[in-house]
Amino acid sequence: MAGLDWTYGVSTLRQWESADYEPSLPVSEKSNPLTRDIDQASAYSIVKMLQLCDSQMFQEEAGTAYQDPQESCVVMSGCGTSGRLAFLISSGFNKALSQLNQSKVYSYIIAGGDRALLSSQEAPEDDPRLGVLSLKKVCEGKKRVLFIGISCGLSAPFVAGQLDFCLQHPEVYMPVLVGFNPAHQARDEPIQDCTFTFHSVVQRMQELAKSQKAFLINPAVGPEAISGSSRMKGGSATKILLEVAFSAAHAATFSNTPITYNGVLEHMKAYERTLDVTYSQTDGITTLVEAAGQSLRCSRHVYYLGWGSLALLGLIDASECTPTFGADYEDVRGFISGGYRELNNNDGPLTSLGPKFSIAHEDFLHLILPCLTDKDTVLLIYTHPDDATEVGNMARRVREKTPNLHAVYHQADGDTAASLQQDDIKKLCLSTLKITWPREALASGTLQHMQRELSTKLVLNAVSTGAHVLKGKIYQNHMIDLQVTNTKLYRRATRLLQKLSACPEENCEEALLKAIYRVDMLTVEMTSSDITTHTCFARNSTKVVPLALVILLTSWSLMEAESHLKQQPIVREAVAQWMW
Ligand code: F1P
Repeated sequence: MAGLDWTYGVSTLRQWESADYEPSLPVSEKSNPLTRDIDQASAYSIVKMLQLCDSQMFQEEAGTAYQDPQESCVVMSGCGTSGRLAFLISSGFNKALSQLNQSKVYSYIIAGGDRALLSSQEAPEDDPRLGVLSLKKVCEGKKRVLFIGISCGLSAPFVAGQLDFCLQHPEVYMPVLVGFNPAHQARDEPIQDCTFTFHSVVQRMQELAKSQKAFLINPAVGPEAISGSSRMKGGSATKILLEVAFSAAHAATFSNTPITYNGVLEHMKAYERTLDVTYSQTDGITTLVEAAGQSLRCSRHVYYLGWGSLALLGLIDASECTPTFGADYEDVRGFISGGYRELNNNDGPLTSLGPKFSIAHEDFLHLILPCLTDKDTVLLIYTHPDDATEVGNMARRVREKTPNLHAVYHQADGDTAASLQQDDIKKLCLSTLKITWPREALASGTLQHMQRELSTKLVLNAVSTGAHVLKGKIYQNHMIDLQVTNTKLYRRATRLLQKLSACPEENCEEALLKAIYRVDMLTVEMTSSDITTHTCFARNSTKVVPLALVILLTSWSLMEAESHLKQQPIVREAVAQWMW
């Protein structure tokens, strides 16, 4: 690729670590020097940039000590992606326990409840009391609880509240915090009606960690490819760390395998190889990014049709497009074979909550297939040969409507037994991305399954991120059209406006409020309301940040700015003319 050099020196890979690189921001909010020009890149270059960013997850020394959870209940809790991964991981390890005829010990909590597994519910993240209530509910009657709070940015009040509660009840709760910032970068913003901040909770935990009464697992994995998009590396690293820890605990408990430093290291290395196996398919991923990008550019859709837990990664990736890129839920949608039966979430079927909660393949066949066109991209995600027959049937149905059908599948090296079926599927697809796993690793089926999940996550994150980049939703490496639906996002939006407009903070906040309330003059009531009121209102406003930016850069009226954005829906292009 002209002008792009993939053999980045160590200095570029580590530039973000320098003390004077964006010093006021925690690692998880910094912009990654590797992706500064992602908005101008081709699909191929986007995928290569993501590969470099992901490789930063393995740059740090993993010196954390892991504890064997001997207690009766393990609870993982988080907001957004962190809560969705808590669900994925707890489901996987409960299944492993069932296979060993053991009772299930893992539970998950997600801010906003089960509906947040499939849709964006950012507001509850700001509520520490809600966090405590949901923790108490899950732990009713338990005597010992290993609580794992996940907040990639060490920032969610929902999780801070739960950790504070654990610290007050040490006789029952052992608190663990997972995140990806150094402890001193934990958020120190006051939380409404609370005496603690995330930062002060972390400090208390650090003190207790000295006597192993609390644990912090917080390696820095480098800034995200798209600034602040913790669904990417933050999510992947959460999955890796917790799975390594639980796998070691299971091996120690059920097969007397001692937990050793080398054992943990070997497991980490298996995940590192997962990145190599996945990104060795750059051409195939590029094809998918291009297809998905083209669909989004002409306002059509991308559909992930998946089988087993790989489908869950499709559901998760799709649901994140709404808050991350200001996308409509119909832009990228996931479907799972078996629907809620396969999902097996706490609250059961959520179909009554609205059309976006229809997630079964039957729903796709009834609701989507009749209107499918060749401008829509359909992606089949499966393991071969496990799901081949069903995949073949689905592929034929889709192919009747559109040739724009693609497959991503995992297969063990040399597994030719059922390749005839696969040949049939291949003939129906425009592209097939085959991810081959070495045979020897098959000895540990669970590990390989988790690797396949991570690999699927990387591919889908690349597809949805790359497609939105190609749609023009990103400026440099910032999501410019983010939703401003909680305090963290409100602060991020204000900072972004400052960076892009070079205007003072108060002007930026004023423009942001005008865009949220859709007025040229702010009333006293508006300016004196708190951030929670603003973010509640912002749930129903679209294009808030682009609008604020145009107002700041042009001093146009709100209506003028709105009509400009309507004429030029590619946000990058709508604002770029004033910015350099
Ligand atoms: C939680 C989270 C993210 C989401 C968005 C809003 O962040 O829901 O998963 O992508 O940025 O916040 P965290 O608490 O894990 O840092």
